[in-house]
Amino acid sequence: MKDKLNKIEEVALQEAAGAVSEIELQQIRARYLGKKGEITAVMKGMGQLSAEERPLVGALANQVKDRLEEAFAKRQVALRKELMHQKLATERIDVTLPGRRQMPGSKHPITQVTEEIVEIFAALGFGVAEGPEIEKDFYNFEALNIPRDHPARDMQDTFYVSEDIVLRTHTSPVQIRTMLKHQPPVRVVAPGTVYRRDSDLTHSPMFHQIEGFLVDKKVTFGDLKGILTTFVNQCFGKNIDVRFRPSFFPFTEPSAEVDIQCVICGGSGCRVCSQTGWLEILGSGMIDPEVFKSVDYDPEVYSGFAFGMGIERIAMLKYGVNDLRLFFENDMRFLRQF
Ligand code: 2NL
Repeated sequence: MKDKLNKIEEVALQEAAGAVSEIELQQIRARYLGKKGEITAVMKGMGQLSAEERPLVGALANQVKDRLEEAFAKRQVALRKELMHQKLATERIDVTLPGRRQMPGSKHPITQVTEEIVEIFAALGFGVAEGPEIEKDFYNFEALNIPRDHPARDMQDTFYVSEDIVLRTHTSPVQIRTMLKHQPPVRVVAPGTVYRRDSDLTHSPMFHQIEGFLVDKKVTFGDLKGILTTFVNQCFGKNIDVRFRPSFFPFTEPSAEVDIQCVICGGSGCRVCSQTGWLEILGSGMIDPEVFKSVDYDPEVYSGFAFGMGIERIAMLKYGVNDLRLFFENDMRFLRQF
């Protein structure tokens, strides 16, 4: 019996020393020390032994068991250490390798131009106002002195949500709301998305506008010219030529369109300016007394000017973009250039 135990110990120790993984080691351990293991079997069979032999074999079996447990534990620690060394050697990280580059996003050119324009007017003391894109007919048309039979109200030009609800066709309703909420003096710009039933090479059914107005006592057309000339010079450069050309809008009187010297040909005439040398960039005028009446401003006390421009058009001229649709296609090759 003793020889058998000693033999088992010898073989088990050899096997443990040869184990190459923890799993293998566990399997070997089970074979000797597990419930159905060889040492366990010897201990179970001790009932057969004589009373003199039993304590001796029992003591030896316990010693062998303890030595094996210790050997297995040591081998396990060694295997773990080996595995760790192996991992450290093969999975070594080269901290000098360059990182994976993030692709930084950027603001859409329309957003960039909008912010630039807002900044210019903010520096001139204007606040910024926003309002709903789905508007009451009153704010979009009625309060702006656009009569019932005006072509702008035609189903052909305006998206109607219901009989008296529209998708705003300009950001003027934001200004009407501002006037209804605040007494003069007030000066505000209103940037935003607007909608018109128009879609071709030069028109998109959704586009962007920025309008602005200033109301106070004794505001004159000279103030309009001063502010808008300053704006144009900040936006397109100090040396660019500007002209004010008489025009008509239902909500301003008198009205003027603002032209700049063609940024493409410098004024000598080209396709972009239709050989005129001039580019129209914004509409403006002294706010019509009829508009003041609808917001309950006294036209005998107050006067003011207003203006509006299409942001896509400004962006096209600033960046030399020749196709409006590029702004809405989200082609990365286009957007990455801004
Ligand atoms: C253009 C012309 C303009 C206005 C917009 C305005 C707003 C109020 C009262 C009076 Cl609440 N006027 N806005 C005035 C003149 C011209 O826009 O060509 N826009 C693209």
